[in-house]
Amino acid sequence: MKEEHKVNENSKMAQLEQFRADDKRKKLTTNQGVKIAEDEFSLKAGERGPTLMEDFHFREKMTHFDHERIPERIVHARGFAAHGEFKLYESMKKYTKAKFLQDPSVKTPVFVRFSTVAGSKGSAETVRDARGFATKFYTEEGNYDLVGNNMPVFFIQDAMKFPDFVHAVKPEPHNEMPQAASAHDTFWDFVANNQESAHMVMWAMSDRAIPRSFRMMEGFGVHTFRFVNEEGKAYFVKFHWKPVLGVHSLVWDEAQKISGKNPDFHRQDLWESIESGDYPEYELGVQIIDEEDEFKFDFDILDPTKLWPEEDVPVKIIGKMTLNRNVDNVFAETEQVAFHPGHVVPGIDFTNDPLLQGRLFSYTDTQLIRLGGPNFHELPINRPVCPFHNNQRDGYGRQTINIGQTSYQNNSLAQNSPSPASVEEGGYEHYQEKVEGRKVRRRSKSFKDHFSQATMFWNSMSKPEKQHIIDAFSFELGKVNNQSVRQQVVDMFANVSLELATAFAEAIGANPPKEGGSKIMKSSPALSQDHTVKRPETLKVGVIIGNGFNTADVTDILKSLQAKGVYTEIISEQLGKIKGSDDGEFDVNHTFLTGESVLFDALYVVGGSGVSKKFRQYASCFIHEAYHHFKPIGATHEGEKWLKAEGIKNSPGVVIEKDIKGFKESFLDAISAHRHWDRQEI
Ligand code: HDD
Repeated sequence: MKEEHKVNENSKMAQLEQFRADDKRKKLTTNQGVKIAEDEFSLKAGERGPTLMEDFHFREKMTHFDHERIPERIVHARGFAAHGEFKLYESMKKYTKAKFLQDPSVKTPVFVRFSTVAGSKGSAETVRDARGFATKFYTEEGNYDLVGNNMPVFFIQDAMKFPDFVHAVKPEPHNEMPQAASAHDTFWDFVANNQESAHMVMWAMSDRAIPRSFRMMEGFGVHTFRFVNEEGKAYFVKFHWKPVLGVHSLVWDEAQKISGKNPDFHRQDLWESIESGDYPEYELGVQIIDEEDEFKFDFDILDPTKLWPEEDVPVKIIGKMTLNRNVDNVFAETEQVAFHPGHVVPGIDFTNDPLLQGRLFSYTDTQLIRLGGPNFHELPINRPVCPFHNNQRDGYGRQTINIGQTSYQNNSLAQNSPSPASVEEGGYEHYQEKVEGRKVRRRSKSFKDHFSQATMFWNSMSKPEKQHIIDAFSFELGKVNNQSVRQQVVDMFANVSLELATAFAEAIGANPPKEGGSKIMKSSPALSQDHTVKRPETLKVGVIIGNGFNTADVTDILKSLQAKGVYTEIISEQLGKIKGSDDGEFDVNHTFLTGESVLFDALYVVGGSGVSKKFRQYASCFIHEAYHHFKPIGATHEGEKWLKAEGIKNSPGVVIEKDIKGFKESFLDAISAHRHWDRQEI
């Protein structure tokens, strides 16, 4: 008989509640519970005398402090997480017996950690990098972790090379520079000498590497996994997360400036959207290939540098995840959470992708050093919401008090419990794939084509997206000192596209490629962000406004934007209130010093009859920057004259209309479009 452990969306919160501690209005104590009378001065022999060893409070406070830090993650150190729930749209019974994918009425609690890859724990968030997108599903059959990225492929094909790849992308060892950046010699030397990286490098040089928000990026399980159904039939499956708000990016100049102005840009965005009830949502999609069709593709479906074009293998949307609660404590939850691609539940299984297989070793290994021993599964954030029983015992920090005499199999003293479960009882059985072969250190010939899908990615890009990729290569290689490495990269990417390689060769003073080019004509429209969902909700409009504004008009405009879910924030010369006609007033959210054009998705320039010359100059800087970052700019009243003076009034995405109703509609359209790429240089 299968034991049932009902799980609902509140199961994890109920469990965590037992561990939460609220110190408010409590008396200060030591960790032993002894009340403390004095917490500012150490115990001394005389006011100016030596400190005494017997000061147990000082010793405990200092020792704990001295041990507060744990090793940061070797990769994905900089991350931010939130709680939420996952709800299925339709039963996936046909493909998998995974319990959380059977019943659309069940909500499964989840914990999701987003991250950059290369940077250290304190690095900026808007750097050019892949983003981690790791989801822990707390299911009634145990934890299932989908440990993915926001890009569907990876730099290497075999986990054996992961330490090499990471050494190359991390800051260089002799001087520890640059931080959180791939724009340096060792990364590009690795790329040119490990050409399996070509496809992923195209993604890393694209706009996908500088997401506007964690809420506006896709997630991919990357590897091909297996679904196995109740009858034991298996299917190949790839997992996708599709953000309801669409996939949107920053522009590179903007991303770099944000790194300085607000290094916490992405976590703040996630935190604030959850706090204000605009919960991030992602639909879960699966691509499924029948086992019989394993060899029907012009690439190997086990190769993690290949994606399955969505036009060839459609993404079936099967459910939605909503992130609806911020963490209470970043260390306890976000830092201590331990993901592992090997955390699977019955109905989900692995394939022979050599990158995946290596990951199955690495993740437990890393937690042992990072979390200090084998009991990290007992940390509140990592505990499954279903019971767990086995004969594992002891180790640093063990919390469970296992009762009874036996901790071995087989035993008679405890009737052989805990006893293995049969498949019918929910016991995990590995898919019985038939394998045979010689032990060899080799790579399959079917993994050898490194360029076709890189070219397909290039072919799929819109004109502005292609230009961004050329600019990114030009920037990154422009930071590479070694001329030979620069040339090697040009020659390598000539295999992807001559147009691309020639364009960035010029920018970096390398020789244009003499040979190369690709015969691949295929493109996959789903890869272009040009075709993504475009919506105005939660986009942030900076309103540049000072004393003497027209209260009725501006209030009307702001209200209509807010009604469509757009955030409006007032930027002015100083904090406090600004005054408009008819005793109208607004609270100022940012000054020109604390707000910055790069921190907003759009600008609404109002001005005011009473603003200073300095105000006007600040506004001009904001307008110019927003314009060059292709952002929507609307203007009314004094603002209208200012835009005219800047010479941009007739540009795409610049909205100036006398009629307020017309302005509201046109400005909302411009905001919904996100960026207006077809602007002229001014
Ligand atoms: Fe990894 C962390 C995603 C390949 C070894 N990885 C880590 C995280 C994500 C990924 C999202 C952060 C999890 C969190 O937020 O705590 N990794 C990927 C993806 C890969 C990938 C999508 C390719 C498809 N990783 C990969 C390989 C290896 C590792 C090939 C080693 C063989 N990854 C690790 C790690 C980390 C990690 C060293 C560091 C911290 C951690 O595991 O918990 O074990």
